[in-house]
Amino acid sequence: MRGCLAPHPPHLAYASNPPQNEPKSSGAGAWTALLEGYESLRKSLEDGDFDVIIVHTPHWKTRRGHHLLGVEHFEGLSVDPIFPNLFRFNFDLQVDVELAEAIHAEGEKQGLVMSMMRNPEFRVDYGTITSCYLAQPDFKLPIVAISSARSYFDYSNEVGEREMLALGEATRIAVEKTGRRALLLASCSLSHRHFTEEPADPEDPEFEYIYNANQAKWDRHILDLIESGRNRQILDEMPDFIEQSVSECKDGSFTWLLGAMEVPELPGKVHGYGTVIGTGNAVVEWRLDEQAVQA
Ligand code: 2X7
Ligand code: FE2
Repeated sequence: MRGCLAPHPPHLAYASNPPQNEPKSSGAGAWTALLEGYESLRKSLEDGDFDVIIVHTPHWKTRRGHHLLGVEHFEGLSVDPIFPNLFRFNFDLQVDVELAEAIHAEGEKQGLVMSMMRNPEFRVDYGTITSCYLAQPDFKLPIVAISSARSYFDYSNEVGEREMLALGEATRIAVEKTGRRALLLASCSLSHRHFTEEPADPEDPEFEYIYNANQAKWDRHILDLIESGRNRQILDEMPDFIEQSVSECKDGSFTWLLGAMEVPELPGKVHGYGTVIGTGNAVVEWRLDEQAVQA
């Protein structure tokens, strides 16, 4: 198993100009650090020999419990509701339904409310598509996509954290039982307050900068913890991080990933960090499979 923080600003898909995306980039270059970070991640993943990508996404928000895509093939047009000027993406992807069902079953054993999404017309969200596209532009591998339940919002950050650790554990057990070589993507930004206005060219580098110093300081602190392998401390501080930096980690993706990796004492490799419309985003990889080989 290998795990990544793989943020999904639709701007990064837009700037890469894939044929599937209808809007075309101006090429002005505002997000180079993150695009280079993803390039470096893709290189690093080349030796992975994966069977499947499992992604937890903040932009498929489910009112009741945790949902998984449960149909073998999806295609259609995914539109970002906030940035339709940047992301109208014609997606075509395969799903590893057997693994999704195994995660569903293990989640129920953990006491979680789980659901399979069986509507073949379902419009897959832009978080799933952007992270999967940036990690694997040809969409060759099948995916498993997991929604974000509302427990942090309905109850508290602490309740949300407990659920996501249990969902991570369920994911790990299902991966092991099915014998998959899995790449896990936590599709989320770090600090997440963003500007409310766009310049005429959204890709104008003059406009792109950190929204506020507090949030950037939190991001730097989390990156220090990542790089020194203090992942347990990240979990200890997660509720404060979420509140004080308006973090997208409130949708649970990062905690799910740490849970699935059994909160390893392993440094993450930071491939890149940068802002998108003021939010903080890091591309990070934990090479757990390499650690297993060394052990
Ligand atoms: O969903 C997002 C995000 N997480 C960060 C930045 C910009 C847009 O969309
Ligand atoms: Fe987002």
